[in-house]
Amino acid sequence: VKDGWFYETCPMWPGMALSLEIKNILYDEKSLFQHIQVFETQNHGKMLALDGIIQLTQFDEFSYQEMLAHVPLFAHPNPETILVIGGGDGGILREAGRHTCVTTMDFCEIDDMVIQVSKQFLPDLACGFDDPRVNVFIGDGAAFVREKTGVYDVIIVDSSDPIGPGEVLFKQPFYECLKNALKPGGIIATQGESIFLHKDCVINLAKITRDLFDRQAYASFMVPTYPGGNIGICLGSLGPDLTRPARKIDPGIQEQLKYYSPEIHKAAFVLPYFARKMLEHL
Ligand code: AAT
Repeated sequence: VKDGWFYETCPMWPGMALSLEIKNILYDEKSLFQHIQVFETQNHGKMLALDGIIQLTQFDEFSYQEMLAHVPLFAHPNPETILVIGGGDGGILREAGRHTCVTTMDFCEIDDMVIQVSKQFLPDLACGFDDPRVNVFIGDGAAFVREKTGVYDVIIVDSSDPIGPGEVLFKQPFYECLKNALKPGGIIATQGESIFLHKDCVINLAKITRDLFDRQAYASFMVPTYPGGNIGICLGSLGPDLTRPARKIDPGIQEQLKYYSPEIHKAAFVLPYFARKMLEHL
């Protein structure tokens, strides 16, 4: 923070930084794993940053949480048991909880302090934890999933970037464990970085999932306060077509959403030409 502005600098996007004007610093402490900050911004509501990287703002968090949760969940014909790794804010749980077919939501976050801070400062996301279907586990998501075989219909990995505790969640062995933890016909969806800024990372995730899963796909969409204003989801499936919803969306649920719709589900897989070529010839 300099002269009342937060600058998001990182070697993953050298030479550029998103800046947000800050009104107040609400929380600023180091946990065992990372530096946790919550800011009140001038125009984008509250913002959660981990090690100086924006995890969400109230201004546009709906876009990321809705897409990362609803694309894999609607691609599955009947998701009952699901696992969420990361996402200590609770936003993915909030969205996943809208699916009445879901009976169990296991949740594994490495840093309990992110959960506690979110409950204190971000109740409109942390409300996800109030759902009685949620079972919270504190620990490394990679270690958690290693012990699971054939239990989940959908696994969602809401990970921070591959610098810091999230690094293991971008590696091949973790994806093998994710596959092993799925039921037949299961689906995984992981935070897939940006086709503009993180080409090597996107290509690597696409290769890993292509080699392991029956179907693989990459969806891209807008989050204005993420680097480059864009982020993606890397998906793998043991059956269902990922690129279209397998179920109708209840009109009451659609009305509660701001970004996801059956149309944007399909559209998110239509990639800019350079990205299509980049992921076609792996
Ligand atoms: N919902 C959007 C916010 C996030 S948070 C990412 C979460 O992943 C953090 O709470 C972090 O503590 C957790 N995490 C990191 N590594 C692990 C791990 N190994 N096991 C379990 N949880 C982990 C995502 C922001 C995306 C930002 C894009 N630039």
